Amino acid sequence: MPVPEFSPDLLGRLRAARSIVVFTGAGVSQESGIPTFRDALSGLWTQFDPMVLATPEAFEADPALVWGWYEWRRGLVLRCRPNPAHHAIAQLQHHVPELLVVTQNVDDLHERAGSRDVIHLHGSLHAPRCHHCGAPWPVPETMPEEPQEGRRLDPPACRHCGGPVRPGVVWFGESLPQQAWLLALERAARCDLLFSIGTSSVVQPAAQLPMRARAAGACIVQVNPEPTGLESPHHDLRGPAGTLMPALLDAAWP
Ligand code: BV8
Ligand code: ZN
Repeated sequence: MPVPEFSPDLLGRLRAARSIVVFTGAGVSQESGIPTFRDALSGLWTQFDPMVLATPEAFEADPALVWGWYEWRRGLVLRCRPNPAHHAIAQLQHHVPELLVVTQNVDDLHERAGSRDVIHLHGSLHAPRCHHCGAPWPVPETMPEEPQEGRRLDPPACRHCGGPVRPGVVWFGESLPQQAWLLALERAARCDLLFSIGTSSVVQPAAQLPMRARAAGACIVQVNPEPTGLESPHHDLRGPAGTLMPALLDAAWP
C-alpha cells in the first residue's frame, strides 16, 4: 500500500485533541491472525452459528460444545501477538492528555501492546467464571495442550458450588458490564475525537458510541478497509489499521 496522505483537517484535530476515545472491533486484531466475526470468507460467524455458540441458552444446551469452542479461541489468542495497529494506539496515549480504549474484543492485545486504559465491552476470553454463582475461575496463562477447532471439552466445575464454568464474555441477549458501559458513554460524550477502528458497527448497544460522540461535537474518524454501519464519519480512512494507524501517527508527530 502506498504511503497514505492525510488531510490537514484530520492532522490538526488530532494534534489539538485533549481527550480521545479509540473504539475497536475484531478488525484491529485481524492482522495478528485472529479471525473477525463477519468477514465473508474467514469470519467466525460465517463458519459457526452464533445462536448455537454465543448465547446463554446455547451453553446450557451443550456446555462442552461451547466451552471447547471458546478454549480453541483462547488458545489462538495466546499464540498471537499485538500488531502495528495495537502498538500505534498504545503510542497515541503519549500524545494526548486523556485517552481511553473501548474495545469489543475479547482478546488482550491492546493491553499487551501497552495501552493503559482499556475497557472491554464484551468481556474477555481470559476471565471465565461460574455460570451459577459467578465465582472467577483462574485460567493458566499458557495452555497445557493446544485445543483444536471443533473439539468438545467439558467445562471445569466451580470450586465453590460445583456449577459449570463459562467463558467471561458477553453473549447475545446479555447486558454489557454496567460500569464499563457507563464509562464508555461518559468519555464518548466528552471526547474531542473518536476513532472507530476495525468494527462493522452492527452490534448494539456498542455501535451507539460513535453516534453519541458525534452528537456531542466530537470528530469521528473511521479506519476500515470496508464500508460499515457507521454513517458518514468526518474522516473515513479506507485500509488496514496496521498500515494506516502507524502512518497517521508518523504524519501527525513526525
Ligand atoms: C444486549 C462476544 C440488552 C463473545 C459478542 C435487532 C436490532 C438491534 C439489536 C438487536 C437486534 N436483535 C438482537 C439485538 C441485540 C444484540 C445485537 O446487537 N445484535 C445484532 C447483531 C443485530 N446485542 C446484544 O444482544 C447485546 N446485549 O443488547 O443486551 C438485552 C438484554 C436482553 C434481551 C435483549 C437485549 C450483547 C452483544 C454482545 C454480543 N457478543 N461476542 C464472543 O466473542 O464470542 S458480539 C461480536 O460482535 C464480537 O464480540 C464483536 O466484539 C462484536 C462486534 O463485531 P466486530 O468487532 O465489529 O467484528 P466484525 O467481524 O463484525 O467486523 C470486523 C470489521 O473489521 C469489518 O468491518 C472489517 O471490514 C474490518 N477489518 C478487517 N480487517 C481489518 C479491518 N479493519 C481494519 N484493519 C483490518 N486489517
Ligand atoms: Zn459456582
